[in-house]
Amino acid sequence: MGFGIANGMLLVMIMFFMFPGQAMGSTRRFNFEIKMRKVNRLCEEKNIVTVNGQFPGPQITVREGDRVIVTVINHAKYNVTIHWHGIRQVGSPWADGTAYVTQCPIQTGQKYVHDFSVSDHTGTLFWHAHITWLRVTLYGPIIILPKKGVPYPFPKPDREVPILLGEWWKSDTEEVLEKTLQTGGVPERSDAYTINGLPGISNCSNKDTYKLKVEPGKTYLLRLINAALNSDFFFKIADHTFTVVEADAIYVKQFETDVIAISPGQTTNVLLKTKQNLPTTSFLMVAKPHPFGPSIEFNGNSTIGILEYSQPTKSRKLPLLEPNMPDYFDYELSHNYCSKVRSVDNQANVPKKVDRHFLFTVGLGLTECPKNQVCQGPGGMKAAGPINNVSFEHPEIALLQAHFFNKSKGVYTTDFPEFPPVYINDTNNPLGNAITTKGTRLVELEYNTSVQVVIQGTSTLHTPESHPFHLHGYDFYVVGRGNGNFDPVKDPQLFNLVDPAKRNTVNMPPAGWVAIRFVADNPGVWLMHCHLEIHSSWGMEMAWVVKDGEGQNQKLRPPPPDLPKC
Ligand SMILES: *[C@@H]1O[C@H](CO)[C@@H](O)[C@H](O)[C@H]1NC(C)=O
Ligand SMILES: *[C@@H]1O[C@H](CO)[C@@H](O)[C@H](O)[C@H]1NC(C)=O
Ligand SMILES: *[C@@H]1O[C@H](CO)[C@@H](O)[C@H](O)[C@H]1NC(C)=O
Ligand SMILES: *[C@@H]1O[C@H](CO)[C@@H](O)[C@H](O)[C@H]1NC(C)=O
Ligand SMILES: *[C@@H]1O[C@H](CO)[C@@H](O)[C@H](O)[C@H]1NC(C)=O
Ligand SMILES: *[C@@H]1O[C@H](CO)[C@@H](O)[C@H](O)[C@H]1NC(C)=O
Ligand SMILES: *[C@@H]1O[C@H](CO)[C@@H](O)[C@H](O)[C@H]1NC(C)=O
Ligand SMILES: [Cu+2]
Repeated sequence: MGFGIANGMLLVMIMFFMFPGQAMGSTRRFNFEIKMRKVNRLCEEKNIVTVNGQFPGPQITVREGDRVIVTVINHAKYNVTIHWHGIRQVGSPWADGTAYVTQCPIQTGQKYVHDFSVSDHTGTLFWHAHITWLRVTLYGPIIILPKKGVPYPFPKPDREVPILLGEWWKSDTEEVLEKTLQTGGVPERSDAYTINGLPGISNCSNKDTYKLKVEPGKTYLLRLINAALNSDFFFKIADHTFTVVEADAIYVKQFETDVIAISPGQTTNVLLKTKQNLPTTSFLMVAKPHPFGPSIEFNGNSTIGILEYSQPTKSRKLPLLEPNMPDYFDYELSHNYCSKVRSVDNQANVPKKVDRHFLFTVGLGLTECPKNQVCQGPGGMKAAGPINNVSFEHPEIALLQAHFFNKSKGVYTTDFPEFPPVYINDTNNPLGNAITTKGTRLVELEYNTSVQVVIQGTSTLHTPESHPFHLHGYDFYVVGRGNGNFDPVKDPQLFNLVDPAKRNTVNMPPAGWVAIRFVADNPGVWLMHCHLEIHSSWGMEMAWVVKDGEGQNQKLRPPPPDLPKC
């Protein structure tokens, strides 16, 4: 009998070690088939890469605490990886889907099973391709409902609606990227921005416009996702206001606003209360691009949708009310908006003590033009995206594999600079030396290290910019944010250690700074990068190697047998 109990305990222990954090909740399975499909946008037919022929891609709906198993099968001619943006992947770094960081790409005809659990998040995240520019059409919502029986911290909405903001090119974006990297210049502009895959403005047919049909006196939960490659947005609906309840799948202190500022990689849930009485107009919803720098060339078209109240008679064609949109360059507005996003809890678990401090300068850089080539970047050189003067180059095999199998030699080094190599006045450096180095240099962190990173935007080459930085494997606390140069003496005194927002993506004002903190308690290799696709393509990326801890569930587990090979 004693033997039996011991056996049972052994089984429980084995199960615990095999699936830490995956004990409760249901298992949800999804199949993602990567395949081509023709769609019609801006009066033209285009063959695009999709998941299951859907665009935007299928919605993954789970509950907090669930185990999620997604099988990705690649029938397209491109190498693909799928990243579950914002999912922490605690104990499952092999499922993060970051090309050449956590895995080699899923090649044509191959399949890969992603097995992970969803914890500490309720709200909206999204999945997207994490290789080249394929995420332009490979993206879709991840909806995380509360655990069974747990209510929302607000009255249950009558309906929930995902609103995915995207970006559309008439041309083939893989070719746009290839040409951009080859010539070292800036990419051609997109032709339109989109709401749920639709550009809104077009002469062809009104099928190009997203329509949200509502009823009076109801509450709708809008799940906003900025999946655009290279643009921040201001989002508004004429004559309506929102209550912001969540950001990056974590509840926030609720606040009212008539405009939402959202950067690539960010998600937010807002409540929309419709009018009590049936109105005599319809209402335009507008996502207006908000360029990441005042000197950035961008596609200035807004994307529109229509909020339409169900009418008792079909025949009435109602006039359309337009919202007053902020100026393209209203950085004050986005700064104030970002500062309003706060943790629900006034005793947020933000690290009070910092073990390791980092200052990362980020901005436009240059690399030499190869001989016998004409380059189209500034000064006839090639554009680059340095962090502390290093532009990231992805290796030939995945960094996580190299780390796990002790084969980092020749793949990466762990000497990524903790501070910029020379002091430059980062907000006043128009002609500063913009030549940058290239490399695959990482920072190694002991398990449980408490980390602070100040990310300082620069204005090298007259381009003050705002970079939405995204961290894989972690949420971080946004403890400070400001214009100009970070002051290491004065600014930390004003840090918010009471109720800072906890999120996975945050930007800084153009040529300003943002300070974040996190505790490195998730072993693996985790990319941190600008979520503007053009910047990450130029190398505005780095990675953290978080070492194993002492405990049994603080160690990396071996890769799954079907992990794609290079
Ligand atoms: C739509 O039509 C107008 C007027 O005919 C034209 O000027 C405009 O370029 C067209 N826009 C698109 C996106 O085709
Ligand atoms: C968007 O703007 C570009 C110019 O930047 C223009 O060529 C294009 O036709 C516009 N698209 C629409 C849908 O109006
Ligand atoms: C890598 O090295 C560590 C420390 O020397 C060792 O414990 C571990 O077993 C090695 N891993 C592999 C896969 O060889
Ligand atoms: C950096 O340049 C700005 C703008 O010219 C100036 O206000 C500031 O004092 C400079 N800071 C330092 C540390 O030199
Ligand atoms: C960056 O590195 C390049 C190449 O080594 C060097 O020429 C340049 O001075 C460095 N720039 C800064 C700001 O450290
Ligand atoms: C992590 O470090 C903190 C102190 O900074 C300590 O209280 C905690 O026990 C550590 N946790 C683990 C799992 O080592
Ligand atoms: C796809 O990935 C494999 C493995 O990394 C690589 O050898 C191959 O060149 C890639 N193909 C393309 C078209 O990039
Ligand atoms: Cu950037």
